[in-house]
Amino acid sequence: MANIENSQQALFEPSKSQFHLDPGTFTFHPDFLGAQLASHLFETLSDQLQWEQSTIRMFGKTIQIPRLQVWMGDKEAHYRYSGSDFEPAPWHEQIYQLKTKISARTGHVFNSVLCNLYRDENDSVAWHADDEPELGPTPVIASYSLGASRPFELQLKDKEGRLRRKPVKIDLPHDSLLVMHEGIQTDWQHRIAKLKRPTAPRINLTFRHILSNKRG
Ligand SMILES: O=C(O)CCC(=O)C(=O)O
Ligand SMILES: [Mn+2]
Repeated sequence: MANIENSQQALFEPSKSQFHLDPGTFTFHPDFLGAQLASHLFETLSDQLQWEQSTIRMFGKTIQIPRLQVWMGDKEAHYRYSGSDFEPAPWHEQIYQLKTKISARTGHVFNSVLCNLYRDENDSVAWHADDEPELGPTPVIASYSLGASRPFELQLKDKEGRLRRKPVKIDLPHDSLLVMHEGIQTDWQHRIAKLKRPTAPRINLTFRHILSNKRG
């Protein structure tokens, strides 16, 4: 079960593995592939993906982001981020199989995935929402985790609401799938914070659907 911390408003319904954040809904699927398959996939992806540390421009400086990434998917699934256009790497066969299984379970179709490798406690992703125009107005994002469990935090985008409510924290364990449904990217931001205690590596795969006609 998802270990969901806090939130005055968050309501977890174990029977449906759904929780509501008001506004917005998540679906949580623990043990998605089975422990053995998942551990094998973690080793395979750690070794075989062409992990890269991207750079972004911030305050006039070029800085390296604190994690390794691979952008992967169908040929037309280009992604614009921080002023750069990323061409997808071809599908890794086992990620493609995972995508097929996720679509069968959730009823949602994806044409791309952002793979993140958090090497240790110093790797992180800052507050953001996956709300780029090429994802369309109501993106559904499926987030699959492998390796060390890390807390995934959410806070409302709206400053007033944020002051009234503490961030929501969900532990994302090995082999878990979290589906962020329509509206979550509109109203909430999320992050993986650095940790003070040592932690082992974690891989996260966020499956997305890029609308090709939104390319600029
Ligand atoms: O690592 C995670 O759980 C989240 C990654 C994320 O937010 C992203 O890739 O946009
Ligand atoms: Mn994200």
